[in-house]
Amino acid sequence: MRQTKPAILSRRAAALLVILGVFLGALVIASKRLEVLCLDRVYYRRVKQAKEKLNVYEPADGTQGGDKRLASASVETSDRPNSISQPGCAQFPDTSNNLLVMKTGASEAFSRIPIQVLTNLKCLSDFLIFSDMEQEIAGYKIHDSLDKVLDSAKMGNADFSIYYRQRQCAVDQDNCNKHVDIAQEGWDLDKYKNIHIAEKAFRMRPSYDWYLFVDADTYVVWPTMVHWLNKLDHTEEMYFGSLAMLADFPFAHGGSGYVVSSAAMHGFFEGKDNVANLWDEATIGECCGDVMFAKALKEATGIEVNDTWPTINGEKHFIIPYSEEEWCQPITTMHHVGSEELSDIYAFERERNFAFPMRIRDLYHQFVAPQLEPLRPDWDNTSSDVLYLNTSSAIYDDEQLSKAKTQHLSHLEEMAHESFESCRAACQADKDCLQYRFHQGICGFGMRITHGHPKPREDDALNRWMSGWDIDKIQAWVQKHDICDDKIDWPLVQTTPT
Ligand SMILES: *[C@@H]1O[C@H](CO)[C@@H](O)[C@H](O)[C@H]1NC(C)=O
Ligand SMILES: *[C@@H]1O[C@H](CO)[C@@H](O)[C@H](O)[C@H]1NC(C)=O
Ligand SMILES: CC(=O)N[C@H]1CO[C@H](CO)[C@@H](O)[C@@H]1O
Repeated sequence: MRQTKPAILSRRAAALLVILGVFLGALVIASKRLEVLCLDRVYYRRVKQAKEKLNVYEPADGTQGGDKRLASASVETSDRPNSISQPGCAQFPDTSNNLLVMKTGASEAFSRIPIQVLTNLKCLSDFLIFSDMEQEIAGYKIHDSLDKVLDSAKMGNADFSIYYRQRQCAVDQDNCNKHVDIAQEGWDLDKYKNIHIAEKAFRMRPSYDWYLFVDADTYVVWPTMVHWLNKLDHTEEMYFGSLAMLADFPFAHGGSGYVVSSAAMHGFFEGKDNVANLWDEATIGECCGDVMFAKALKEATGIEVNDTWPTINGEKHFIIPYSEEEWCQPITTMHHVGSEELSDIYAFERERNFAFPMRIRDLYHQFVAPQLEPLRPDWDNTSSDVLYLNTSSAIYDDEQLSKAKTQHLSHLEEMAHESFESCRAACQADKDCLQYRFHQGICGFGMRITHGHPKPREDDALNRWMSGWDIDKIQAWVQKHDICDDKIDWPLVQTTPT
Protein backbone atom coordinates (compact mmCIF):
# COMPACT_ATOMS: atom_id res chain seq x y z
CA MET A 1 0.00 0.00 0.00
CA ARG A 2 2.64 2.41 1.05
CA GLN A 3 4.25 1.59 -2.22
CA THR A 4 1.09 1.98 -4.19
CA LYS A 5 -0.35 5.00 -2.42
CA PRO A 6 2.11 7.44 -3.71
CA ALA A 7 1.64 5.85 -7.09
CA ILE A 8 -2.11 6.40 -6.88
CA LEU A 9 -1.57 9.87 -5.53
CA SER A 10 0.85 10.64 -8.23
CA ARG A 11 -1.62 9.28 -10.77
CA ARG A 12 -4.31 11.52 -9.27
CA ALA A 13 -1.88 14.34 -9.14
CA ALA A 14 -0.96 13.73 -12.75
CA ALA A 15 -4.63 13.70 -13.76
CA LEU A 16 -5.17 16.90 -11.79
CA LEU A 17 -2.10 18.38 -13.36
CA VAL A 18 -3.35 17.43 -16.82
CA ILE A 19 -6.75 18.96 -16.10
CA LEU A 20 -5.10 22.02 -14.61
CA GLY A 21 -2.79 22.21 -17.56
CA VAL A 22 -5.65 21.95 -20.05
CA PHE A 23 -7.54 24.57 -18.08
CA LEU A 24 -4.57 26.89 -17.91
CA GLY A 25 -3.79 26.27 -21.53
CA ALA A 26 -7.36 27.07 -22.48
CA LEU A 27 -7.18 30.16 -20.32
CA VAL A 28 -3.97 31.31 -21.97
CA ILE A 29 -5.40 30.71 -25.44
CA ALA A 30 -8.60 32.45 -24.50
CA SER A 31 -6.76 35.38 -23.03
CA LYS A 32 -4.56 35.58 -26.10
CA ARG A 33 -7.71 35.68 -28.19
CA LEU A 34 -9.09 38.36 -25.94
CA GLU A 35 -5.86 40.24 -26.21
CA VAL A 36 -5.99 40.06 -29.99
CA LEU A 37 -9.57 41.16 -29.89
CA CYS A 38 -8.66 44.03 -27.65
CA LEU A 39 -5.75 44.97 -29.84
CA ASP A 40 -8.04 44.74 -32.83
CA ARG A 41 -10.44 47.12 -31.24
CA VAL A 42 -7.70 49.55 -30.45
CA TYR A 43 -6.23 49.12 -33.88
CA TYR A 44 -9.60 49.51 -35.52
CA ARG A 45 -10.34 52.61 -33.51
CA ARG A 46 -6.93 54.10 -34.28
CA VAL A 47 -7.34 53.51 -38.00
CA LYS A 48 -10.82 54.92 -37.89
CA GLN A 49 -9.63 58.00 -36.07
CA ALA A 50 -6.77 58.45 -38.49
CA LYS A 51 -9.10 58.13 -41.43
CA GLU A 52 -11.59 60.52 -39.98
CA LYS A 53 -8.78 62.94 -39.42
CA LEU A 54 -7.83 62.51 -43.04
CA ASN A 55 -11.47 62.78 -43.98
CA VAL A 56 -11.51 59.44 -45.75
CA TYR A 57 -15.04 58.24 -45.31
CA GLU A 58 -15.79 54.57 -45.74
CA PRO A 59 -18.88 53.84 -47.74
CA ALA A 60 -21.58 52.41 -45.54
CA ASP A 61 -22.23 49.50 -47.88
CA GLY A 62 -18.59 48.42 -47.82
CA THR A 63 -17.95 48.99 -51.51
CA GLN A 64 -15.06 51.03 -52.70
CA GLY A 65 -16.52 54.31 -53.77
CA GLY A 66 -13.41 55.57 -55.44
CA ASP A 67 -12.47 55.86 -59.04
CA LYS A 68 -9.58 54.41 -60.96
CA ARG A 69 -7.85 57.69 -61.38
CA LEU A 70 -6.76 58.20 -57.81
CA ALA A 71 -4.98 54.87 -57.72
CA SER A 72 -2.63 55.92 -60.48
CA ALA A 73 -1.99 59.40 -59.15
CA SER A 74 0.24 59.72 -56.13
CA VAL A 75 -1.90 62.08 -54.16
CA GLU A 76 -3.27 62.47 -50.72
CA THR A 77 -6.89 61.51 -50.56
CA SER A 78 -7.64 63.88 -47.76
CA ASP A 79 -9.64 66.41 -49.74
CA ARG A 80 -11.94 63.86 -51.14
CA PRO A 81 -15.05 62.69 -49.38
CA ASN A 82 -16.78 59.59 -50.54
CA SER A 83 -19.73 60.25 -52.78
CA ILE A 84 -21.56 57.03 -53.45
CA SER A 85 -23.28 56.53 -50.15
CA GLN A 86 -23.97 60.19 -49.36
CA PRO A 87 -27.66 60.79 -48.80
CA GLY A 88 -29.28 62.51 -51.74
CA CYS A 89 -26.68 61.46 -54.31
CA ALA A 90 -28.38 58.34 -55.69
CA GLN A 91 -29.52 59.99 -58.95
CA PHE A 92 -26.41 62.12 -59.29
CA PRO A 93 -24.49 61.56 -62.55
CA ASP A 94 -21.16 59.73 -62.71
CA THR A 95 -18.51 62.46 -62.55
CA SER A 96 -15.52 60.15 -62.39
CA ASN A 97 -13.98 61.47 -65.64
CA ASN A 98 -14.14 65.09 -64.53
CA LEU A 99 -12.27 67.07 -61.93
CA LEU A 100 -13.85 70.09 -60.29
CA VAL A 101 -11.26 72.68 -59.25
CA MET A 102 -12.69 75.40 -57.05
CA LYS A 103 -10.99 78.71 -56.27
CA THR A 104 -11.59 80.71 -53.12
CA GLY A 105 -9.75 83.01 -50.69
CA ALA A 106 -9.21 82.71 -46.95
CA SER A 107 -11.34 85.81 -46.33
CA GLU A 108 -14.43 84.23 -47.91
CA ALA A 109 -13.80 80.49 -47.71
CA PHE A 110 -15.86 79.89 -44.59
CA SER A 111 -18.86 81.73 -46.01
CA ARG A 112 -18.74 79.95 -49.38
CA ILE A 113 -17.33 76.43 -49.05
CA PRO A 114 -19.70 74.93 -46.45
CA ILE A 115 -22.80 75.17 -48.66
CA GLN A 116 -20.83 73.75 -51.59
CA VAL A 117 -19.80 70.67 -49.63
CA LEU A 118 -23.31 70.27 -48.25
CA THR A 119 -24.78 70.16 -51.76
CA ASN A 120 -23.12 69.18 -55.06
CA LEU A 121 -19.60 68.56 -53.80
CA LYS A 122 -20.69 65.72 -51.54
CA CYS A 123 -21.93 63.87 -54.64
CA LEU A 124 -18.76 64.34 -56.75
CA SER A 125 -16.25 61.55 -57.02
CA ASP A 126 -13.38 64.02 -56.72
CA PHE A 127 -12.61 67.72 -56.37
CA LEU A 128 -9.87 70.10 -55.27
CA ILE A 129 -10.28 73.42 -53.49
CA PHE A 130 -7.58 76.09 -53.74
CA SER A 131 -7.24 79.29 -51.77
CA ASP A 132 -4.58 81.78 -50.71
CA MET A 133 -3.90 79.97 -47.46
CA GLU A 134 -3.78 76.33 -46.46
CA GLN A 135 -6.77 75.57 -44.28
CA GLU A 136 -9.18 72.89 -43.28
CA ILE A 137 -12.90 73.55 -43.37
CA ALA A 138 -14.92 71.02 -41.41
CA GLY A 139 -12.38 68.36 -42.33
CA TYR A 140 -12.03 69.34 -46.00
CA LYS A 141 -8.56 70.27 -47.13
CA ILE A 142 -8.07 73.69 -48.74
CA HIS A 143 -4.78 74.06 -50.63
CA ASP A 144 -2.60 77.15 -50.85
CA SER A 145 -2.36 78.05 -54.54
CA LEU A 146 0.31 80.72 -54.07
CA ASP A 147 3.13 79.01 -52.18
CA LYS A 148 5.15 78.52 -55.37
CA VAL A 149 4.84 82.10 -56.66
CA LEU A 150 8.32 83.51 -57.31
CA ASP A 151 9.81 85.63 -54.54
CA SER A 152 10.64 88.22 -57.17
CA ALA A 153 6.91 88.64 -57.78
CA LYS A 154 5.95 88.61 -54.10
CA MET A 155 8.66 90.85 -52.64
CA GLY A 156 7.68 94.46 -52.18
CA ASN A 157 4.37 93.70 -53.90
CA ALA A 158 1.46 95.20 -51.94
CA ASP A 159 -0.88 92.67 -53.57
CA PHE A 160 0.70 90.04 -51.31
CA SER A 161 0.34 91.88 -47.99
CA ILE A 162 -2.94 90.07 -47.23
CA TYR A 163 -1.28 86.76 -48.13
CA TYR A 164 1.24 87.15 -45.30
CA ARG A 165 -1.04 89.05 -42.90
CA GLN A 166 -3.82 86.47 -42.86
CA ARG A 167 -1.37 83.76 -41.73
CA GLN A 168 -0.53 85.86 -38.69
CA CYS A 169 -4.20 86.14 -37.69
CA ALA A 170 -4.50 85.14 -34.04
CA VAL A 171 -8.24 84.52 -34.22
CA ASP A 172 -10.51 83.82 -37.19
CA GLN A 173 -10.16 85.68 -40.51
CA ASP A 174 -13.52 87.45 -40.19
CA ASN A 175 -12.37 89.14 -37.01
CA CYS A 176 -8.91 89.92 -38.32
CA ASN A 177 -10.39 91.50 -41.46
CA LYS A 178 -13.07 93.57 -39.77
CA HIS A 179 -11.44 96.93 -40.30
CA VAL A 180 -9.90 96.56 -43.73
CA ASP A 181 -11.25 96.64 -47.27
CA ILE A 182 -10.97 92.89 -47.54
CA ALA A 183 -12.91 92.60 -50.80
CA GLN A 184 -10.36 94.82 -52.57
CA GLU A 185 -7.35 93.10 -50.99
CA GLY A 186 -8.74 89.66 -51.79
CA TRP A 187 -9.31 90.73 -55.37
CA ASP A 188 -5.80 92.17 -55.76
CA LEU A 189 -4.28 88.86 -54.70
CA ASP A 190 -6.67 86.67 -56.65
CA LYS A 191 -5.16 87.19 -60.09
CA TYR A 192 -1.96 85.29 -59.18
CA LYS A 193 -3.87 82.07 -58.52
CA ASN A 194 -5.35 80.71 -61.73
CA ILE A 195 -2.29 79.39 -63.55
CA HIS A 196 -0.81 77.95 -60.36
CA ILE A 197 -4.12 76.27 -59.54
CA ALA A 198 -4.22 74.66 -62.97
CA GLU A 199 -0.63 73.44 -62.66
CA LYS A 200 -1.15 72.08 -59.14
CA ALA A 201 -4.40 70.39 -60.14
CA PHE A 202 -2.63 68.72 -63.05
CA ARG A 203 0.29 67.54 -60.89
CA MET A 204 -2.08 66.16 -58.24
CA ARG A 205 -4.62 64.65 -60.64
CA PRO A 206 -3.03 64.14 -64.06
CA SER A 207 -5.50 61.63 -65.52
CA TYR A 208 -8.87 63.30 -65.83
CA ASP A 209 -10.63 63.88 -69.14
CA TRP A 210 -11.95 67.32 -68.25
CA TYR A 211 -10.90 69.95 -65.72
CA LEU A 212 -13.61 72.40 -64.70
CA PHE A 213 -12.33 75.55 -62.99
CA VAL A 214 -14.88 77.54 -61.02
CA ASP A 215 -15.18 80.09 -58.21
CA ALA A 216 -16.68 79.25 -54.85
CA ASP A 217 -19.87 81.16 -55.74
CA THR A 218 -20.40 79.25 -58.98
CA TYR A 219 -23.21 76.72 -59.20
CA VAL A 220 -22.51 73.79 -61.52
CA VAL A 221 -25.51 72.01 -62.99
CA TRP A 222 -23.73 68.65 -62.97
CA PRO A 223 -26.20 66.36 -64.77
CA THR A 224 -26.26 68.75 -67.74
CA MET A 225 -22.53 69.47 -67.57
CA VAL A 226 -21.55 65.79 -67.55
CA HIS A 227 -23.95 64.96 -70.36
CA TRP A 228 -22.49 67.75 -72.48
CA LEU A 229 -18.83 66.94 -71.74
CA ASN A 230 -19.46 63.31 -72.70
CA LYS A 231 -20.36 64.56 -76.18
CA LEU A 232 -17.04 66.36 -76.58
CA ASP A 233 -13.60 64.91 -77.31
CA HIS A 234 -11.16 65.48 -74.45
CA THR A 235 -8.26 64.31 -76.61
CA GLU A 236 -8.67 67.51 -78.60
CA GLU A 237 -7.01 70.61 -77.20
CA MET A 238 -9.96 72.56 -75.86
CA TYR A 239 -10.51 75.51 -73.55
CA PHE A 240 -14.00 76.96 -73.37
CA GLY A 241 -16.36 79.06 -71.30
CA SER A 242 -18.29 82.29 -71.40
CA LEU A 243 -16.36 84.58 -73.72
CA ALA A 244 -15.23 87.91 -72.29
CA MET A 245 -12.90 90.57 -73.68
CA LEU A 246 -10.18 92.63 -72.05
CA ALA A 247 -9.29 95.30 -74.57
CA ASP A 248 -9.13 93.06 -77.63
CA PHE A 249 -8.04 89.94 -75.83
CA PRO A 250 -10.59 87.10 -75.60
CA PHE A 251 -10.74 84.89 -72.51
CA ALA A 252 -13.19 82.65 -70.68
CA HIS A 253 -14.74 84.46 -67.70
CA GLY A 254 -13.53 82.79 -64.49
CA GLY A 255 -16.64 83.17 -62.33
CA SER A 256 -18.78 81.50 -64.98
CA GLY A 257 -16.32 78.61 -64.91
CA TYR A 258 -14.10 77.37 -67.72
CA VAL A 259 -13.34 73.88 -68.97
CA VAL A 260 -9.95 72.59 -70.12
CA SER A 261 -9.55 69.24 -71.86
CA SER A 262 -6.94 66.68 -70.86
CA ALA A 263 -5.12 67.29 -74.15
CA ALA A 264 -4.86 71.00 -73.39
CA MET A 265 -3.72 70.35 -69.80
CA HIS A 266 -1.07 67.89 -70.99
CA GLY A 267 0.12 70.33 -73.64
CA PHE A 268 0.37 73.07 -71.05
CA PHE A 269 2.06 71.22 -68.17
CA GLU A 270 3.29 67.73 -68.98
CA GLY A 271 7.03 67.13 -68.86
CA LYS A 272 7.71 70.69 -67.72
CA ASP A 273 8.47 72.12 -64.31
CA ASN A 274 7.39 75.38 -62.70
CA VAL A 275 5.25 76.36 -65.66
CA ALA A 276 3.11 78.87 -63.77
CA ASN A 277 6.20 80.78 -62.62
CA LEU A 278 6.76 81.96 -66.19
CA TRP A 279 3.81 84.35 -65.75
CA ASP A 280 4.20 85.39 -62.09
CA GLU A 281 5.88 88.70 -62.85
CA ALA A 282 3.74 89.42 -65.89
CA THR A 283 0.66 89.10 -63.67
CA ILE A 284 1.62 92.10 -61.51
CA GLY A 285 0.51 94.60 -64.12
CA GLU A 286 -2.57 92.70 -65.26
CA CYS A 287 -6.12 92.77 -63.96
CA CYS A 288 -7.30 89.25 -63.54
CA GLY A 289 -6.46 85.61 -63.11
CA ASP A 290 -8.81 84.34 -65.80
CA VAL A 291 -7.22 86.69 -68.34
CA MET A 292 -3.75 85.53 -67.29
CA PHE A 293 -4.78 81.90 -67.67
CA ALA A 294 -5.96 82.56 -71.24
CA LYS A 295 -2.75 84.47 -72.06
CA ALA A 296 -0.48 81.81 -70.60
CA LEU A 297 -2.32 78.95 -72.28
CA LYS A 298 -2.16 80.72 -75.61
CA GLU A 299 1.54 81.62 -75.27
CA ALA A 300 2.47 78.10 -74.17
CA THR A 301 0.29 76.04 -76.52
CA GLY A 302 -1.47 78.31 -79.01
CA ILE A 303 -4.85 77.18 -77.70
CA GLU A 304 -7.56 79.84 -77.85
CA VAL A 305 -10.85 80.12 -76.06
CA ASN A 306 -14.12 78.89 -77.53
CA ASP A 307 -17.31 80.63 -76.51
CA THR A 308 -19.96 78.37 -75.00
CA TRP A 309 -22.27 81.04 -73.56
CA PRO A 310 -25.11 80.79 -72.56
CA THR A 311 -24.54 77.14 -71.58
CA ILE A 312 -21.67 78.34 -69.41
CA ASN A 313 -23.27 81.40 -67.86
CA GLY A 314 -22.10 84.30 -65.70
CA GLU A 315 -25.57 85.14 -64.42
CA LYS A 316 -27.94 83.36 -62.07
CA HIS A 317 -31.64 82.51 -62.20
CA PHE A 318 -32.86 85.89 -60.91
CA ILE A 319 -30.60 88.04 -63.11
CA ILE A 320 -30.59 86.13 -66.42
CA PRO A 321 -32.56 88.04 -69.06
CA TYR A 322 -34.96 85.39 -70.41
CA SER A 323 -35.21 85.89 -74.14
CA GLU A 324 -35.98 84.01 -77.30
CA GLU A 325 -32.42 83.01 -78.22
CA GLU A 326 -31.57 81.47 -74.87
CA TRP A 327 -34.94 80.18 -73.66
CA CYS A 328 -34.43 76.57 -74.79
CA GLN A 329 -30.63 76.44 -74.38
CA PRO A 330 -29.07 74.10 -71.80
CA ILE A 331 -27.35 75.76 -68.85
CA THR A 332 -24.44 74.23 -66.90
CA THR A 333 -23.15 77.04 -64.68
CA MET A 334 -24.34 80.15 -62.85
CA HIS A 335 -22.32 82.78 -61.03
CA HIS A 336 -22.70 85.09 -57.99
CA VAL A 337 -24.86 82.45 -56.39
CA GLY A 338 -25.32 83.08 -52.67
CA SER A 339 -25.53 80.25 -50.14
CA GLU A 340 -29.32 80.30 -49.88
CA GLU A 341 -29.70 80.48 -53.64
CA LEU A 342 -27.25 77.63 -54.11
CA SER A 343 -29.22 75.52 -51.68
CA ASP A 344 -32.46 76.35 -53.52
CA ILE A 345 -31.08 75.46 -56.97
CA TYR A 346 -29.68 72.21 -55.56
CA ALA A 347 -33.09 71.43 -54.01
CA PHE A 348 -34.65 72.02 -57.44
CA GLU A 349 -32.15 69.63 -59.02
CA ARG A 350 -32.93 66.96 -56.43
CA GLU A 351 -36.63 67.44 -56.97
CA ARG A 352 -36.04 66.77 -60.69
CA ASN A 353 -33.98 63.68 -59.74
CA PHE A 354 -30.92 65.38 -61.25
CA ALA A 355 -32.50 65.17 -64.69
CA PHE A 356 -30.84 66.68 -67.76
CA PRO A 357 -30.89 68.92 -69.58
CA MET A 358 -31.52 71.91 -67.38
CA ARG A 359 -32.74 74.48 -69.85
CA ILE A 360 -32.70 78.18 -69.17
CA ARG A 361 -36.49 78.25 -69.29
CA ASP A 362 -36.64 75.65 -66.48
CA LEU A 363 -35.08 78.27 -64.20
CA TYR A 364 -37.71 80.78 -65.26
CA HIS A 365 -40.58 78.45 -64.41
CA GLN A 366 -39.11 77.36 -61.10
CA PHE A 367 -37.81 80.65 -59.74
CA VAL A 368 -39.08 83.68 -61.65
CA ALA A 369 -42.66 82.90 -62.66
CA PRO A 370 -43.88 82.37 -59.05
CA GLN A 371 -42.48 85.82 -58.13
CA LEU A 372 -44.14 87.81 -60.92
CA GLU A 373 -45.81 90.97 -59.60
CA PRO A 374 -47.21 93.95 -61.50
CA LEU A 375 -44.88 96.27 -59.64
CA ARG A 376 -42.11 96.40 -57.07
CA PRO A 377 -40.93 99.62 -55.47
CA ASP A 378 -37.25 99.92 -54.47
CA TRP A 379 -36.35 97.30 -57.00
CA ASP A 380 -34.15 97.12 -60.09
CA ASN A 381 -35.48 94.78 -62.70
CA THR A 382 -32.58 95.80 -64.92
CA SER A 383 -34.92 96.87 -67.72
CA SER A 384 -32.70 98.88 -70.00
CA ASP A 385 -33.07 97.52 -73.53
CA VAL A 386 -34.48 100.88 -74.64
CA LEU A 387 -34.36 104.08 -72.57
CA TYR A 388 -36.62 107.11 -72.66
CA LEU A 389 -35.22 110.28 -71.15
CA ASN A 390 -35.48 114.06 -71.21
CA THR A 391 -33.84 114.83 -74.52
CA SER A 392 -33.26 118.49 -73.66
CA SER A 393 -31.28 117.68 -70.53
CA ALA A 394 -27.52 117.01 -70.58
CA ILE A 395 -27.15 114.87 -67.46
CA TYR A 396 -26.84 111.43 -69.05
CA ASP A 397 -23.75 109.35 -69.70
CA ASP A 398 -22.70 107.88 -73.03
CA GLU A 399 -24.10 104.42 -72.32
CA GLN A 400 -27.49 105.83 -71.39
CA LEU A 401 -27.52 108.04 -74.48
CA SER A 402 -26.55 105.11 -76.72
CA LYS A 403 -29.59 103.17 -75.52
CA ALA A 404 -31.98 106.12 -75.66
CA LYS A 405 -34.72 106.31 -78.24
CA THR A 406 -34.97 109.94 -79.28
CA GLN A 407 -36.55 109.84 -82.76
CA HIS A 408 -40.05 109.13 -83.96
CA LEU A 409 -41.48 109.02 -80.47
CA SER A 410 -45.16 108.44 -79.93
CA HIS A 411 -46.93 110.76 -77.54
CA LEU A 412 -46.73 108.15 -74.76
CA GLU A 413 -43.01 107.60 -75.42
CA GLU A 414 -42.35 111.33 -75.26
CA MET A 415 -43.87 111.46 -71.78
CA ALA A 416 -42.39 108.16 -70.54
CA HIS A 417 -39.52 109.82 -68.61
CA GLU A 418 -41.85 112.01 -66.58
CA SER A 419 -43.02 109.49 -63.98
CA PHE A 420 -43.33 105.80 -63.19
CA GLU A 421 -46.98 105.95 -64.24
CA SER A 422 -46.18 107.44 -67.66
CA CYS A 423 -43.37 104.90 -68.07
CA ARG A 424 -45.88 102.10 -67.40
CA ALA A 425 -48.43 103.56 -69.84
CA ALA A 426 -45.77 103.73 -72.56
CA CYS A 427 -44.68 100.12 -71.91
CA GLN A 428 -48.23 98.86 -71.96
CA ALA A 429 -48.76 100.45 -75.35
CA ASP A 430 -45.63 98.84 -76.82
CA LYS A 431 -46.16 95.26 -77.96
CA ASP A 432 -42.54 94.24 -77.29
CA CYS A 433 -42.18 95.84 -73.86
CA LEU A 434 -42.48 93.13 -71.21
CA GLN A 435 -41.30 95.12 -68.21
CA TYR A 436 -40.11 98.59 -67.28
CA ARG A 437 -38.08 100.47 -64.75
CA PHE A 438 -38.20 104.08 -63.68
CA HIS A 439 -35.28 105.78 -61.98
CA GLN A 440 -33.93 109.35 -62.02
CA GLY A 441 -36.11 110.48 -64.87
CA ILE A 442 -35.17 107.56 -67.09
CA CYS A 443 -37.81 105.10 -68.24
CA GLY A 444 -36.25 101.78 -69.31
CA PHE A 445 -38.11 99.17 -71.32
CA GLY A 446 -37.21 95.49 -70.99
CA MET A 447 -37.92 93.31 -74.03
CA ARG A 448 -36.66 90.29 -72.05
CA ILE A 449 -37.93 88.96 -68.73
CA THR A 450 -35.70 89.58 -65.72
CA HIS A 451 -36.51 89.36 -62.04
CA GLY A 452 -33.75 91.62 -60.73
CA HIS A 453 -32.92 92.58 -57.17
CA PRO A 454 -33.89 95.00 -54.38
CA LYS A 455 -32.50 98.52 -54.15
CA PRO A 456 -32.32 100.75 -51.07
CA ARG A 457 -35.34 102.99 -50.57
CA GLU A 458 -34.86 106.56 -51.75
CA ASP A 459 -37.11 109.27 -50.37
CA ASP A 460 -37.85 111.45 -53.38
CA ALA A 461 -39.92 110.05 -56.21
CA LEU A 462 -37.33 110.82 -58.89
CA ASN A 463 -34.52 108.82 -57.27
CA ARG A 464 -36.60 105.90 -56.20
CA TRP A 465 -36.08 102.62 -58.10
CA MET A 466 -39.44 101.49 -59.42
CA SER A 467 -39.97 98.34 -61.44
CA GLY A 468 -43.02 96.97 -63.18
CA TRP A 469 -43.94 93.88 -65.20
CA ASP A 470 -46.63 93.58 -67.86
CA ILE A 471 -47.86 90.21 -66.65
CA ASP A 472 -50.37 89.55 -69.44
CA LYS A 473 -47.78 90.15 -72.12
CA ILE A 474 -45.19 88.08 -70.26
CA GLN A 475 -47.55 85.13 -69.95
CA ALA A 476 -48.47 85.33 -73.61
CA TRP A 477 -44.76 85.50 -74.52
CA VAL A 478 -43.94 82.47 -72.39
CA GLN A 479 -46.78 80.46 -73.86
CA LYS A 480 -45.64 81.28 -77.36
CA HIS A 481 -42.01 80.29 -76.74
CA ASP A 482 -42.39 77.41 -74.36
CA ILE A 483 -42.17 74.54 -76.81
CA CYS A 484 -38.54 73.54 -77.05
CA ASP A 485 -37.16 71.26 -79.72
CA ASP A 486 -36.23 67.80 -78.41
CA LYS A 487 -32.91 68.21 -80.12
CA ILE A 488 -30.66 70.21 -77.87
CA ASP A 489 -28.32 72.84 -79.13
CA TRP A 490 -25.09 71.80 -77.35
CA PRO A 491 -22.24 74.28 -77.89
CA LEU A 492 -19.18 72.91 -79.73
CA VAL A 493 -20.98 69.69 -80.61
CA GLN A 494 -21.02 69.10 -84.32
CA THR A 495 -24.56 68.37 -85.33
CA THR A 496 -24.70 65.89 -88.15
CA PRO A 497 -27.05 67.14 -90.84
CA THR A 498 -29.98 64.81 -91.36
C1 LIG B 1 -12.87 77.27 -81.36
O1 LIG B 1 -12.07 78.42 -81.47
C2 LIG B 1 -11.09 78.36 -82.46
C3 LIG B 1 -10.21 79.58 -82.33
O2 LIG B 1 -10.94 80.75 -82.27
C4 LIG B 1 -11.77 78.27 -83.82
O3 LIG B 1 -10.82 78.20 -84.84
C5 LIG B 1 -12.65 77.02 -83.82
O4 LIG B 1 -13.39 76.97 -85.02
C6 LIG B 1 -13.61 77.01 -82.65
N1 LIG B 1 -14.26 75.73 -82.60
C7 LIG B 1 -15.58 75.59 -82.58
C8 LIG B 1 -16.09 74.19 -82.55
O5 LIG B 1 -16.33 76.53 -82.53
C1 LIG C 1 -36.00 118.54 -69.39
O1 LIG C 1 -34.77 119.16 -69.19
C2 LIG C 1 -34.80 120.56 -69.37
C3 LIG C 1 -33.35 121.08 -69.29
O2 LIG C 1 -32.71 120.63 -68.11
C4 LIG C 1 -35.72 121.18 -68.31
O3 LIG C 1 -35.81 122.58 -68.48
C5 LIG C 1 -37.11 120.55 -68.41
O4 LIG C 1 -37.93 121.01 -67.38
C6 LIG C 1 -37.02 119.03 -68.35
N1 LIG C 1 -38.33 118.45 -68.60
C7 LIG C 1 -38.84 117.49 -67.82
C8 LIG C 1 -40.21 117.05 -68.22
O5 LIG C 1 -38.27 117.04 -66.85
C1 LIG D 1 -28.11 93.73 -61.97
C2 LIG D 1 -28.04 94.58 -63.16
O1 LIG D 1 -27.80 94.11 -64.25
N1 LIG D 1 -28.25 95.86 -62.95
C3 LIG D 1 -28.22 96.83 -64.02
C4 LIG D 1 -29.47 97.62 -64.05
O2 LIG D 1 -29.44 98.60 -65.04
C5 LIG D 1 -28.43 99.55 -64.85
C6 LIG D 1 -28.58 100.64 -65.87
O3 LIG D 1 -28.84 100.14 -67.13
C7 LIG D 1 -27.08 98.84 -64.91
O4 LIG D 1 -26.04 99.76 -64.68
C8 LIG D 1 -27.04 97.77 -63.87
O5 LIG D 1 -25.84 97.03 -63.97
